[in-house]
Amino acid sequence: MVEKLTPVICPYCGVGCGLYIKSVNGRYAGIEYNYDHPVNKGSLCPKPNDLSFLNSPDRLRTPLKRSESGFKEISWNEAIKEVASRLKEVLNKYGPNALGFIASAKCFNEENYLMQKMARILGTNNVDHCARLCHAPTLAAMGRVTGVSALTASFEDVSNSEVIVIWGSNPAETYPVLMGRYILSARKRGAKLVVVGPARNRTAWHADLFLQLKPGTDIALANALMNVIVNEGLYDREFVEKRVEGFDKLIGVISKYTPEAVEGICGVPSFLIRQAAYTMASTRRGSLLWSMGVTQHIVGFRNVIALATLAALLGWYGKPGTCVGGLRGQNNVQGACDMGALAEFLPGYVKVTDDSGRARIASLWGVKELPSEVGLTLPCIFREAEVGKIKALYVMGENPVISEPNSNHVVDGIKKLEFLVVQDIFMTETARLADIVLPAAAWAEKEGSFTNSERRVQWSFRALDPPGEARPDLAILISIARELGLERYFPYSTAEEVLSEINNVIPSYAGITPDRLKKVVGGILWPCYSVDSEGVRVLHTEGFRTPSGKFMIIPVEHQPPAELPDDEYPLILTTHRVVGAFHTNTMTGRARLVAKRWPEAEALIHPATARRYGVGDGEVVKLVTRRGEYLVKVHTTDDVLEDVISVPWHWGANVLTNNALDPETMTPEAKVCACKLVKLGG
Ligand SMILES: Nc1nc2c(c(=O)[nH]1)N[C@H]1C(S)=C(S)[C@@H](COP(=O)(O)OP(=O)(O)OC[C@H]3O[C@@H](n4cnc5c(=O)[nH]c(N)nc54)[C@H](O)[C@@H]3O)O[C@H]1N2
Ligand SMILES: Nc1nc2c(c(=O)[nH]1)N[C@H]1C(S)=C(S)[C@@H](COP(=O)(O)OP(=O)(O)OC[C@H]3O[C@@H](n4cnc5c(=O)[nH]c(N)nc54)[C@H](O)[C@@H]3O)O[C@H]1N2
Ligand code: SF4
Ligand SMILES: [Mo]
Repeated sequence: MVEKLTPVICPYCGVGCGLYIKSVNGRYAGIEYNYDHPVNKGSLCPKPNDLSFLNSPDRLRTPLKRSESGFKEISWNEAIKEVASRLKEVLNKYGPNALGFIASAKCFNEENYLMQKMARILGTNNVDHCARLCHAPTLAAMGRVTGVSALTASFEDVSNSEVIVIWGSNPAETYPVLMGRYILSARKRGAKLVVVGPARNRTAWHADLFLQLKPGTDIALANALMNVIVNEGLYDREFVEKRVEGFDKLIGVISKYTPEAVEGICGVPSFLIRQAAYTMASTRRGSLLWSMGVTQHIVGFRNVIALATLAALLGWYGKPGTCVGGLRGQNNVQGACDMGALAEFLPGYVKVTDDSGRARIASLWGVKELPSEVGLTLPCIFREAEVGKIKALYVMGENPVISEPNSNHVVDGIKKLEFLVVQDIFMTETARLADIVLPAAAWAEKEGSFTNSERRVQWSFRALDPPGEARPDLAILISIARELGLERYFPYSTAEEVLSEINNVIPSYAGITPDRLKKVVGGILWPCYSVDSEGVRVLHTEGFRTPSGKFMIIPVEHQPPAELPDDEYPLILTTHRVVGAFHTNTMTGRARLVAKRWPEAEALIHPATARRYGVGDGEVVKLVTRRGEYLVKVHTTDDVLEDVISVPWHWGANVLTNNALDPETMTPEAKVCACKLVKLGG
């Protein structure tokens, strides 16, 4: 019997905690805490305490091909040949832009890098991933105003802040180790916690000040806070004078957003808005962090601009004890973006439209040219499939049939495709619709690097043998690329070799070499321009990375959500997460402990709303929107506002949600739509 402990990074959220996997003869046998890991010092939240999904009998073990009688097992050789020939067929018949590629924030940097490289060498920028449903607004807006889209500092800086503002986020359930080890420990030392959101969630329980706003009214509230901060002379004058551009333009816009006027829009009492403004402006060492309550709106981009600007007035940039930005969600969503698995960016955030940047990468890759037209984003890939423009789709490690808002349309789009290949560790709802299903090794059965929310790049080691014939995504991608005739661009056999190429292509990863990464517990933060650099923790200490070197203010106005309640659909529907379920539940749903405690969705409904409809706790009701219907159990609580229903989306609620898009970033408005509640059997 061979027992082993191997250090890995948690496969769930963007906090990037470290742990050990215990294996017996190459099989998963439990976990051990890693007390030396700098991010979590041994702490873990419920999910990685039980990784038994790795041993699940449901794991995909062999490649599968659809036949009339269902899926049949085929050899890897046949599978690779079939995928390559079907992709080539579509390429030759319709051109490269009929192909779509969906990369994965669950996969390593090296794997995402290879997938986007394959798409682009075939001639299309139609490559994207779940960051589009998540932090694309953060990416675009922070890029615009500060020049860098990532978090401006580290979790350590959050814990050294004197005021921490959590806006549209619920870290107590979604980033529990960040909440426990950094936010609550700061609070214990006297920091003030301000929470902004429509639900009194578990994070709000700990707040000194809780601003409970109506969904979709964040810009109005941010403008009102800035109104008070400017009018009462509470802003950081020196910072604004030296390091900010466009302050005058801002005053013109925020002057009408008085707390009294905004109370009528967002429902937060004006005295609380004033009090929050004073609390925030009491220190120049504060953090402002957000996630999906801010980005998943048709004004997601502008929401982020407003919050980033609020932090600029307070001088919360460029020094220790300050941290501003969007808390990255998936374990490797930061990395997948860095690697260029995005329709508008090549690796290292080089715009596909930037001629010189594109030429540099083309020459490093040894190709004459790369496509310069911005590709289709994730929601648009499915829309274009529906109208017959996307003909073949390669999905690696995503489950859009459950995760895309207005998901019935995703299924319609997929049904129109000539060819779908899905590469996953389980037979997901999306994989069930595929022509070919490829069994992937899970993260602990392969090795490579992940990048967490702090820009911390870490190596995760191989602890286990993959089940059956499952293979690492890296190996699968390389085989397909070679079969497509691209072998000269894919000369690798290991993740280390791919990372060495990334070191050459992405300057901020230049010093993050495989040798270094494997040696340092806790990895290295980017930017790290050379092998003798330790990486940079606090960004913007000297200047911002904008053309002028200053923070660029862009004033923004309140705009209501795309779909508001009316006589037919009188309630607001919003969606949230719970601590024990992760996304489409492919992994957590199969972990015994977790699945038992969080077995199904419960819709949160205010008791007064429930009374009006005559429904009570535990009763199953039907929710209906213009897009679909969903049966769900009622849980009454005054944590939510009256006439707002909040449903966790892990179990399929996206048949209801709206896919109206933020015009700047194409992120769907998953957080607000109109719905009605139907009592059953009565
Ligand atoms: N357990 C668990 N953890 C996870 C995940 C998971 O699925 N499960 N997913 C990971 C990923 S990828 C992500 S992106 C993060 C997301 O993490 P969060 O953003 O924290 O997750 P959500 O529950 O989707 O939304 C957070 C809050 O947004 C608020 N909200 C809704 N509408 C609005 C609004 O209009 N304005 C404001 N200000 N707030 C609003 C809701 O009250 C909700 O509590 O979590 C990561 N961590
Ligand atoms: N209504 C509503 N919808 C939302 C959201 C919301 O707040 N509200 N949030 C959105 C957000 S923020 C996000 S990030 C998306 C997430 O959407 P998705 O990324 O589609 O969700 P996941 O369930 O994380 O899908 C990851 C898939 O990868 C597979 N997988 C895991 N490890 C590996 C691996 O190593 N290799 C391969 N090949 N596959 C692997 C898993 O089994 C799973 O099928 O959902 C979005 N959808
Ligand atoms: S906080 Fe995130 S990274 Fe840490 S243990 Fe929980 S899910 Fe994993
Ligand atoms: Mo996300």
